[in-house]
Amino acid sequence: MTSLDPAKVYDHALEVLKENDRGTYTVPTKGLYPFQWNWDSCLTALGQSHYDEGRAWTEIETLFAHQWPDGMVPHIVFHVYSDGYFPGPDVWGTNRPTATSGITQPPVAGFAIRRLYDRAKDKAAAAERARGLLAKVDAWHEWFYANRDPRSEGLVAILHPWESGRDNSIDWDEAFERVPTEGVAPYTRRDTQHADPAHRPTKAQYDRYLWLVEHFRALGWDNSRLHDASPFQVVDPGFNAILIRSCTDLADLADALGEPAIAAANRARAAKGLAALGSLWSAAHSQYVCQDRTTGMLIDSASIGGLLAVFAAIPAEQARGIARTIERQAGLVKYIVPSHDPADTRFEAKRYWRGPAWLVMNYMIADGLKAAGETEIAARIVESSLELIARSGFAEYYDPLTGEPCGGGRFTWTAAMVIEFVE
Ligand code: 9YW
Repeated sequence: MTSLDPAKVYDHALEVLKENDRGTYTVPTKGLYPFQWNWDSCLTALGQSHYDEGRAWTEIETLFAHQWPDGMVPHIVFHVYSDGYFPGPDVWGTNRPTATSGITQPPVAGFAIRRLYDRAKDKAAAAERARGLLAKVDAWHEWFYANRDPRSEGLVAILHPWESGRDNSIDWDEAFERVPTEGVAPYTRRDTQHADPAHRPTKAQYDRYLWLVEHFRALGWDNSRLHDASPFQVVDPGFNAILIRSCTDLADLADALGEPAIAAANRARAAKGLAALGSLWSAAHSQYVCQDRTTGMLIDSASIGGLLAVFAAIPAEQARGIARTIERQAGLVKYIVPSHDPADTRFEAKRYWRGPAWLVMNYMIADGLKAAGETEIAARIVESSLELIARSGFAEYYDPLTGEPCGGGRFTWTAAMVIEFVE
């Protein structure tokens, strides 16, 4: 594809979404990721809503049909067995009626369902679908603060890098050193058979990913015990911003649907989270950074997680700071937004979340910047995203220096974001 004709781009995106559609859920891409992923599905629903509102609600309803009794919504639902992905259900060992993983992912559902409702052409139908999800999303939010913020600080911790959605970000390197690797059962990776190993997380990282999974499994996936028992507890500004935004959006939706108690609870969570987020601001980097909860220290890593914080209603001064940071980065790469600061010696242009650009990130960052009045840089991000599509098609992610496509091809959430951009 070489042209930027919006109609053609739309048709191509639609083709990718349909190809990966399994009826009631959508796989991220054939081969590499053959199941339902949590935040992929919620963001995919946004794209689907432009051509089939009912199908979009179904995508999120299917995910929530596999919510755990304690409120957690797992990061993968293994609907149909496939040995093409590792770690599969036997490694997770969560004993759910339909196999799922035992950790969660960035909670974009609250944001997504509000957007589906707001844009719905058939408001009555949308209200009914939204009402069916409202209490479930609220229970997930409640689960987060009860289980991942046990000292009631206002911010939640992730206990596994996979929960962040940014698997091998430089953000986790230091904290990951404390995760042992002894005793991990022998395993064979499948990801490196589908994608270039040089673009994927390393073996040392996979050993630690699996150590954590085996550790949590040994604790019976009892979420009331995992936080304190985890050697890896990181407070990620991007993750928290998504949760805060979803709490705010769920509150607005609850008001529209006449559910004041849900509205009040989520508004209070968002207010407390926003106030606490301020402690993660780094003036030196002009963006937010992670905090290692086991040491209490901020992590010196300028990743896209700290830019994604603009997805929540952060103060105008911080939003402006993030806009300036992205402008500076735009002078260092050809395509924005790189997943790590290109000026950092640890930046790797092709290795997954250590440098490459991802359209889902661009979508959420642009949305937040626009809401903050930073419209010029928001428009540049959208423009850069569409240039990547025109140059390299619907890849999983892109080298921000060259625009080369990386990872899996014909990728669902990339296509969904394109539909959002061009519609
Ligand atoms: C894995 C599906 C998922 C995304 C994550 C991304 C990757 C899966 O793919 O993780 O096995 O590494 O990091 O954000 O949800 O697209």
